[in-house]
Amino acid sequence: MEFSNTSGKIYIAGHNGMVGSAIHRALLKKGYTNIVTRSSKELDLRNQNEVNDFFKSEKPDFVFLAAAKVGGILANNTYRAEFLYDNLMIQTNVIHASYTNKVSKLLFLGSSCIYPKMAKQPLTEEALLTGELEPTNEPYAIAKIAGIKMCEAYRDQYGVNFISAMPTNLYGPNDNYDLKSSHVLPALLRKFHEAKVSGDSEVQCWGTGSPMREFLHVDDLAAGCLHLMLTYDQKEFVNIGTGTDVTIKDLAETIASIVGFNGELVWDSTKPDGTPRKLMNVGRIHASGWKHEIDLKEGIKQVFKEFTNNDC
Ligand code: GFB
Repeated sequence: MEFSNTSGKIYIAGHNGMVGSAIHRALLKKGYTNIVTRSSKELDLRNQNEVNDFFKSEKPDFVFLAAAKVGGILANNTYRAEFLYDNLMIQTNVIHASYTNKVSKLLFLGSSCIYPKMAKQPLTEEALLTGELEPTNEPYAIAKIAGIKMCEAYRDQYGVNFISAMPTNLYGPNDNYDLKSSHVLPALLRKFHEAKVSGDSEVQCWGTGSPMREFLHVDDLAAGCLHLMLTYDQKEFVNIGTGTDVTIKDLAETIASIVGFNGELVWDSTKPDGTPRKLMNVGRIHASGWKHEIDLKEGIKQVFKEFTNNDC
């Protein structure tokens, strides 16, 4: 079955997460209604028997594999065993069950941290496995690389149409605002907002502020994922990003000005910087006819509005 047939049954693994919920919204907007979901309480994707039973009874035609254990630099570095185990189990079970239950097409979502720490910028897809990984997120990266290789190997050996996309750093609705496990953008948004509300004169930011990061709104990512499901059937995985990056210091100043925090930003260099830079080369996805739409400043304004409305 082709993905253009909107009556096909779609399973979104991880539909409550930031990425899965964005894919869910995008699918509904495009008229896809035959969507099956399970919360992690209903279905533990780390459990192979549960996953096999679910696939046997639901028989989805298409799978978006957006379920993963994710987090910012501190969570990745602290829960190294969980990031490796949970992600390997989730993706292995879902990819294998998709093969045994004859899923027509699967999209696996990875991360820009799969690339070597010192890879040439911007990162082309060919840079995979050409050097040492960034130590703070090596377990997560190893799991994601295994997922890419699994999709490639299943294509080679079994002829299935499993593809992979590598998003850059993401932000948007349903992000994680817990300061110990979140990524930089939601963390700073919350810190500046709380400092403003309580009248604090300074906010602690992690690292030196010199690393560079690229940020993509998750609704853009979801649109890119649908685009790939509709148009892309190749073995080679695809970067999804904006193609531009900013220093963490610039990002912090932009967020502070949107939030209206006028105090001082103090950089805590005892906290890790992580990869110095991980800018995606987005030539492959641009050539396939897709480009992001949401400008970073506009996107931050949008999430700040949602954050204050939800009173996170
Ligand atoms: O977003 P983040 O946690 O993840 O951190 P990575 C990006 C940069 O922001 C680092 C700095 O240099 C942090 O030190 N930073 C400054 C902060 N203030 C803060 C803060 O309050 N909270 C956080 N979290 N960071 C993750 C990987 O790397 O990115 C994952 O560990 C994944 O594997 C994800 O790939 C997208 O971009 O460094």
